Amino acid sequence: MTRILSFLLLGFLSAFPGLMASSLTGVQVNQPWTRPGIKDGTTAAYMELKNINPYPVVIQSASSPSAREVQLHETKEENGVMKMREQSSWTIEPGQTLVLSPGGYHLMLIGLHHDVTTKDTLSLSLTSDKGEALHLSMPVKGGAKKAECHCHD
Ligand SMILES: [Cu+2]
Repeated sequence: MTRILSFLLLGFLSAFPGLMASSLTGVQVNQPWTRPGIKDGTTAAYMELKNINPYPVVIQSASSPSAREVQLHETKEENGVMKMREQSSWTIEPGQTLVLSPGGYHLMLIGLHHDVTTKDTLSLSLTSDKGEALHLSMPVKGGAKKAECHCHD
């Protein structure tokens, strides 16, 4: 019986080779990208995170070797003014997709150690509440718009 289970498990893992690349199992990343930024400034990162596990996944922190700090942010309109709030975690329910996009949820990179241009690829890691990490290579796209995060200046 054990042998059959291991066989099934191996079959499952080899059917989804992408899942073996990260230790944060069952979270699929689509369309990751980062805005350009300048040294000592801030920039924002976006992506879609789909949880294909039968259980919720909690993203608790993020980090990048290119930034002093990475915070989980949400942009929300309050009394006609767009404001950003730091959030302690993001929970992605089974089968759900968390969309990080301009004007909504995003990862805020604070204190960039160097300029980030469209020629660069930015390394970013997400960590779950269980300590599992997802390592990403983020393409840098678009203009250095300040619209998203003027409140940090
Ligand atoms: Cu922000």
